[in-house]
Amino acid sequence: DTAPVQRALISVSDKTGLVDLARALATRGVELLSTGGSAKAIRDAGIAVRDVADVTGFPEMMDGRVKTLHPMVHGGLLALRDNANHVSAMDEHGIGAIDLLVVNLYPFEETVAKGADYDTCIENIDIGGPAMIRAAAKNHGFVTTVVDVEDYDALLAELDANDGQTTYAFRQKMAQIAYARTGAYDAAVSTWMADALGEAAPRRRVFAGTLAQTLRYGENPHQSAAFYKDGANRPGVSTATQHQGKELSYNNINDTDAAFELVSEFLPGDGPACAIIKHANPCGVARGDTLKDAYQRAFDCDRTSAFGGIIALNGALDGDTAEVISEIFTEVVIAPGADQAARDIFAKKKNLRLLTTDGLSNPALGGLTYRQVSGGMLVQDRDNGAIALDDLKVVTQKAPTDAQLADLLFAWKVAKHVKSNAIVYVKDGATVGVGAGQMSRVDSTRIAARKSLDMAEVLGLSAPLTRGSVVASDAFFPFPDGLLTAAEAGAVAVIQPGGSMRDDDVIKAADEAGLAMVFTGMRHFRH
Ligand code: 93A
Repeated sequence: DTAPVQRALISVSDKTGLVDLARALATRGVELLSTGGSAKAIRDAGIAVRDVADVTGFPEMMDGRVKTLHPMVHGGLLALRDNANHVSAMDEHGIGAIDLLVVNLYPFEETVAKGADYDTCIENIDIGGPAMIRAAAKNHGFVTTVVDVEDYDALLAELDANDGQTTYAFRQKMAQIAYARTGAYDAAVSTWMADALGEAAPRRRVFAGTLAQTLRYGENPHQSAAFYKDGANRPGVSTATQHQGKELSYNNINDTDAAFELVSEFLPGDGPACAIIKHANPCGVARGDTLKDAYQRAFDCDRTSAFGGIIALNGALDGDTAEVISEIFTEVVIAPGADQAARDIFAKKKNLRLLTTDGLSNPALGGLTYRQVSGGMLVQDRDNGAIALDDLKVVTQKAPTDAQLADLLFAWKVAKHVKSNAIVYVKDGATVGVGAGQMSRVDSTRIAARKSLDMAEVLGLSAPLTRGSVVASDAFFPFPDGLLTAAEAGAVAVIQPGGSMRDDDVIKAADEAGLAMVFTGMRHFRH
């Protein structure tokens, strides 16, 4: 099941490795056909190449929109070499077999990522390339398809191992990669168009990503895993630069994303902020006068959990902050930049990964999020909901003070990033207790208070920091019990969506306990 490679068609936008590949093929006696720019590069290197236009008898026309869309090309790719009809059609029309196709597509995804205008993106939708790739891959019984510069070496190794032929197994693998590429390509085009249409986009979407990195393992060592990127060029873990340390793991990527998305809720203009994440939940979030201060205050929320955590900052990491972060073991630090002093300090910590981004993520951005369930995928709008001071409705006799309002909004932003049922106690711009992922809201309320008690002991305080704090709940309190637990822990003001059947009972309980409470009218479930 080997097939000789006598004639190759090369048409590539990314010219990386092109000349070396062309030379290697020519040396092995392969005749080369090629399109405009690719042919020029090959010819300029002194390697013999025939223009596709010469084969088709048509010049490349309409600004290159039509160059390879011709039976002389597609017949050569699609003909079954062992089918008498196909062979006689080739003879009759003078179609030469093409045994190897090397194509990489117009850089549509990169063009979109660069923010190019609509017409430029349209011109970068490759038509002839995918048509050839799909044809050659269909005919993998005879034809080898290479769509990625990364596979050039494997192709040459395959030829060398098989006397200038390729094996069926190799061609089949290359065909599978080829269809992954054309599928992802069209998905990128469709997604871009949906973005351009905005609200008017039909609810018929396709999802595909491109392999960015294979990972050592998944959530657990017995699971294999990989990181696929969807091409959205946003600041975050998918586009960050890693400066040191070993490769990020599956869990690291997930947690780093959670940390960065959370810290991005806090605009640098409003002052430094820090988020520490463990198992995708925050174990400390704080503002501070400096980043160092913000980190230390976040750390003091739950020092035990912060060990081995993932830290995100909303400003460029500096030496002072790097110094204090270095005092305990941390897996990853992500920030929109890091100065030289910080890098020098981290350089001594071989296991710590430092990632820098180009700015913060934008919490207001739209887009979709996906969750896999068995047999399908759940798709929803990204939770880009936000609450401003004016949206709050005071429902109790007592109104929160300005300082409490600031803390309530802070707590609300954090609660959005905590797995439900989420309860977040905050004091002076720092979380002092986080209850996450419990099946009952009252349990989350208790756990968060309990952790704050533990921290009071660690910090040598006479009273837990929940005393005089405010508390956020990601969804309404269905009964007064959770609210009363928070009051017992010392909370004095509450932020929650409202909307329970028993809101009246809960408001009454709040009034009796002397609490101030505001409703947001918006819920932030996160599961
Ligand atoms: O505009 S196209 O869709 N029309 C075509 O017929 C066609 N054939 C190949 N683009 C086409 N290509 C693409 O041209 C290839 O996929 C490749 O990306 C690019 C290579 O052009 P050049 O060799 O001129 O640099």
